[in-house]
Amino acid sequence: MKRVFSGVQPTGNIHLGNYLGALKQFVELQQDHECIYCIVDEHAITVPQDPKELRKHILDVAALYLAIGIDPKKSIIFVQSQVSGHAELGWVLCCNSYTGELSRMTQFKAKSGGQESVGTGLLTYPVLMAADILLYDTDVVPVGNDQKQHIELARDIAIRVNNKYGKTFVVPDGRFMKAGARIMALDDPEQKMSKSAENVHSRISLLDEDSKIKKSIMRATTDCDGEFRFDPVNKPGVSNLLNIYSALSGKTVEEILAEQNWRGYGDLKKELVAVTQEALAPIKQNYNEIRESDELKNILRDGAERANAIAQPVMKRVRDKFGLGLG
Ligand code: ATP
Ligand code: LTN
Repeated sequence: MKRVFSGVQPTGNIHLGNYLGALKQFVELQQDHECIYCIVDEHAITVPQDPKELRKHILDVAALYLAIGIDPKKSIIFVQSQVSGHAELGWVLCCNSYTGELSRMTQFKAKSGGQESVGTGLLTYPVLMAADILLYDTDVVPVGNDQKQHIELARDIAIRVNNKYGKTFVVPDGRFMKAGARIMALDDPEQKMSKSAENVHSRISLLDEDSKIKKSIMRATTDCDGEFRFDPVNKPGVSNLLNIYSALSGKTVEEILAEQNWRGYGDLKKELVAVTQEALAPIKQNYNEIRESDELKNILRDGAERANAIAQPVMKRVRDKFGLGLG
């Protein structure tokens, strides 16, 4: 069985982009893969976090993992900082990566742009991500399109170390959804839907009330030619709505367009409101039951133990290859 690893940051507001780009794949992959799903709290602190909020968000993401259908009997769910190998391997990989390649990462450029002093963690963040992946001999990494460059870097570092020290790491592959890989902001379809955007109507969070879902979709930016066409370059707003519709319903955009009898964008939006509310209702219901249960922390503790059991032999292999410690 191939091994899958992915991670989500516990930074609040898990939205439709996170779900359709990454989380939905997590559930599907469980059927025929050995899956490890991490809550990457060490990534979250690359920017300042309120400690109380961070702890809360860790459990929020854990509850969401379970609510969307990740089964802790089949898959490992755990918190990154509970397995020390992530930080340890992160350092070893830092010593095998270059500031040049890290400063070329588009996410780093976007997050550091305009700042006088930039945190080192923002620069080395993709190296920690590479460590997350390589620590488990991962074959497949399901993520959204925005992570493509980081996956490439993880592959480059793995190949570099293998060439220098002999076969040490499995070289992983990214896995991207057809319809959901890049969900755009509802208010500005040129930007990706993001947790941190100021306008709450730019995104739909998985736990949004029905009334909020309706408001955000009904006021989504479209265009004024009135045509129903999938054309992300010239009609990014309408195309984004069609994309979300397709990813949530499982129908292709062609099927949706062939079946529709909308009179205007308002009709498309109304239909999408219903589809979204229906898709999120069971997740919300599951979430509310799970979030307060005592079981949640036990699942994470058990997950960390199982993750550590896989990580330790890989760390031993790394120490042996590099000549670290006493052997
Ligand atoms: P955000 O940009 O929303 O703040 P993030 O990418 O910084 O989120 P994560 O929570 O770690 O942080 O992302 C979890 C997963 O969601 C990743 O695989 C990422 O690629 C994916 N993802 C994030 N935004 C989108 C989007 N707009 N469309 C598709 N996938 C996305
Ligand atoms: N960098 C990712 C989150 C992340 C991740 C990972 C994804 C951290 N470590 C390992 C896949 C595999 C993000 O910001 N979305």
